[in-house]
Amino acid sequence: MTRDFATAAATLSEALPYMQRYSGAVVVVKFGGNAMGDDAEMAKFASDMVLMKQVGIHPVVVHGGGPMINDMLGKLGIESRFVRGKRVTTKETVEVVEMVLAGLVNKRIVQAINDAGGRAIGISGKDDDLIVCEADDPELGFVGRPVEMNVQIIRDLYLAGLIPVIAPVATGMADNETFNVNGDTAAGAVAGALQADRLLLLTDVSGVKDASGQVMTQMTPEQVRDMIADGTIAGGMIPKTETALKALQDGVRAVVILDGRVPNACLLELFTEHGAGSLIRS
Ligand code: X2W
Repeated sequence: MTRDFATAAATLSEALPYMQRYSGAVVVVKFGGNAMGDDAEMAKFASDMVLMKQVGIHPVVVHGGGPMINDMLGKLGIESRFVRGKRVTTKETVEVVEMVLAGLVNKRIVQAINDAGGRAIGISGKDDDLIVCEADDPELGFVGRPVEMNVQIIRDLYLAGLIPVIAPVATGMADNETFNVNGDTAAGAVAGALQADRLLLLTDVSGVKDASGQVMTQMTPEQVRDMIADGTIAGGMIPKTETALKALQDGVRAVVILDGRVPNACLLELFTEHGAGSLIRS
C-alpha cells in the first residue's frame, strides 16, 4: 500500500485549530487495565501522550490494572471478589494491589512513555500525600474514598516538562493505612482537584449507549442521571458515569468516555472534528 503523504499533511493541518484550543490545557487520562493491550498497543498510547505534551497540552495519566491484579492474586491462590464493581480488599490483598499497581503496571507505562521520547514520572497516590482516603464502605475493607487531594506536586511535575503517571493507591488519615482506590474514582478526583479541561476515561467499550444501542456522542449531566435512573446505563458504566458527574461538579470542563483500544483514541478525540466516544458536559 502506498502511503498518502498529502492526506497525512492535510490531517496535520486540520489539527491546528484544535492544537491552538488545547494549548496549555490539563487533560487527565484514565488508562484502564482493559484498555492496555499488548506492547504495541501500549507503545501507541504512550506516543499519543508524548504527542499531546509536544503540542503544549499537559497530559496527566491515572491508570488502573484490575486484570493484572486478578492475575497476580490468582498466582498467589487468593480469590478476587467484587461488590458493586469494587474489589473487596483485605490487608493481604492491599499489599498485592500496591505491588502490582505502583510497581508492575505503573513502571510499564512510565517505560513506554520514556521509550516514545517523553519524560514520564511514576508515582502513587501516596507520594506527597497526593490522595488521602478514608474507608469507602466497611464491606469492602481497604477500599478508599478520596477525602483530601494535594495536587500541587502534579502541577510542579507537568510544568517541569514531565508526564505524571499515577497509580490509584492512597494513604489513610491514620495508622499507616494503605487504600486501594478504584481507578476511575482516582482519575475523577485528580481531574477535579486540578480543575482539568478534560477527563478522558479510556475503557474497552465505544461509549455510553442509548436504549437502542447507539453510542451517544454528546450528553448533559441531566441526561446521564435520567439514563441511570431508568436503567439504560447499567453495570460497569454506572461507576464511570458517576465519576463523570462528580468530576463535572468539581469543575472539570468536560468528560469523555471512549474506547482505548481504538488506535490513537486520545488524538481522535482531541484533534479532530469527529471526536470519539461519549462527551458529557453541562
Ligand atoms: C481497583 C483498582 C484498579 C482499577 C482494583 O482493585 O481492581 C478497586 O476496585 P481498572 O483496570 O481501571 O479496572 N480498585 C477498589 O481500577 O483497575
